[in-house]
Amino acid sequence: NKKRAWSWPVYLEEEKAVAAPVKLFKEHQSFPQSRNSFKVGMKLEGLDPCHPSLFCVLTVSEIQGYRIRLHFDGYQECYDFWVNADSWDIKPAGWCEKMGHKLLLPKGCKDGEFNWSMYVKNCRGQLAPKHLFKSLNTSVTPSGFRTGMKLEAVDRKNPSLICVATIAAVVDNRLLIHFDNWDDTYDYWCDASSPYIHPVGFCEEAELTLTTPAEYKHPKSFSWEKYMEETGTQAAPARAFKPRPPHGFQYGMKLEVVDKRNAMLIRVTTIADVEYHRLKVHFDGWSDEYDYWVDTDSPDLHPVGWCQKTAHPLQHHSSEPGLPPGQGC
Ligand code: MLY
Repeated sequence: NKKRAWSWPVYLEEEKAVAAPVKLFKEHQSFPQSRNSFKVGMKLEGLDPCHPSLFCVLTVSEIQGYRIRLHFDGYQECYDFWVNADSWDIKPAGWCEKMGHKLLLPKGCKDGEFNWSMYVKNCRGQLAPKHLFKSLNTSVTPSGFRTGMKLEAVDRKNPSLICVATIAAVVDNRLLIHFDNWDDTYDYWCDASSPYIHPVGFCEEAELTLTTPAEYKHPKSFSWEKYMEETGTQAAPARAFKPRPPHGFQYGMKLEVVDKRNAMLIRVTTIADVEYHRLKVHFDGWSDEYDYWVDTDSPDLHPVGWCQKTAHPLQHHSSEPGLPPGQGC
């Protein structure tokens, strides 16, 4: 008795479940229009996912379907991470210099001594060609956000805090959020429809506590007006903040999701709960103690069939015994 190969249609039928409709997914989550042409060994610049204000020198260390594993030059392999081939977070060599962003150099390289063409020559590497970067051709609508403008933003590492923040950079339709008087380890990139950013005055209006800048002398008597005068700054205009439309994902729908505990794996997944801008993901066949919340715009969410279309393995019951959702990260 040969066991039948696992397939989504059969599984959905057995489970009496539905796939999350493709139209609920953003372009960067849905089926790609082009192939992944990155190759192992190619070098590029990209955001450190644990410290997203920093662009770093990276090398493609593995290809799996439409995904690439990236390695920090000069650092240990345990810091490697995965992105989709169309990720906005990766840029061709020279991008930082052109845009005036700081580039974290490979370990051991001194500031002012780094030069991409010498570097690839010396390590016999190659640069990832510009045309592979989909994110360079995004169309951009002017937003009203400018570098230096003030706003109120959720600290994503301490999500109960809404804080005094500044737009540290604007690139394409993305904003780099920085928290006043804190170091840049809390910084993150988002877009104008992010649920984590609000105009000046939001907390007062909603009767929420606003976390004032670190070391602010009189936190109790903080006033935006006074603070912006002292710092010679302006508020980001309220009209620049865009509402995010409802996501449409529902409890019980199935999809394919990257397991953050072992990011090389994409698993058969069920939506276990929904919120205004987040989903709770449950990995089919595993205990619900492994469930966690993911933002609906996460690049780790994909429609049913994504793995098959992009030639990526999909973890399901009959692909086990596999690793249980591991610990870590
Ligand atoms: N317990 C943390 C909180 C830091 C919050 C930083 N935000 C506001 C940017 C600490 O004191 O380090």
